[in-house]
Amino acid sequence: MKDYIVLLLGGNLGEREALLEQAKVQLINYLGDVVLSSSIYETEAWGGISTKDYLNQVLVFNALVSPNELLEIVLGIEELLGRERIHVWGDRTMDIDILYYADQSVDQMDLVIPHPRIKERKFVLIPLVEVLPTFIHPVYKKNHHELLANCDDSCDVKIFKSVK
Ligand code: PH2
Ligand code: MG
Ligand code: MG
Repeated sequence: MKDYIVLLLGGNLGEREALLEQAKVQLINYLGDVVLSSSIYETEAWGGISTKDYLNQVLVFNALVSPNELLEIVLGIEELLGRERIHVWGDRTMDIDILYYADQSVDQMDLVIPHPRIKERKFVLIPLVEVLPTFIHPVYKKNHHELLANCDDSCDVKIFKSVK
């Protein structure tokens, strides 16, 4: 059975919008068409030492790959698009985070699903409210509206390019 996969794309180095588009094209190669897409948001850098604003976007796919195959795919695309890992939460050309894999939980050294920091980050919750407002977080048992209402992140998140 195909399972839905919810990804967050983001980057704050280089041609940010073109890199988002390239990541999407690569993901479609492996996962098939995008089922749902959020607007592109321009977001203040959260955490770490970074100062440059990010572009972030949530994409939803419906695919047959396992969580570990999905991890290999996203790491390959990040590398292809010039990702260098120097600092945790440091500047990057492309980061693809696996937010949800259906309602499954995965807890491995190299992969935790649902993504453990969803509820701390407005740059994740605001696009999630746009595409999946009533989806219930499988661990917290709350929807994205409720998680956003309880989030005290003060980083700015604004629409960069609306999907509509
Ligand atoms: N990703 C990070 C760290 N900080 N800040 C924003 N605004 N957007 C991100 O995607 C982001 C971040 C680590 O993955
Ligand atoms: Mg990330
Ligand atoms: Mg990541």
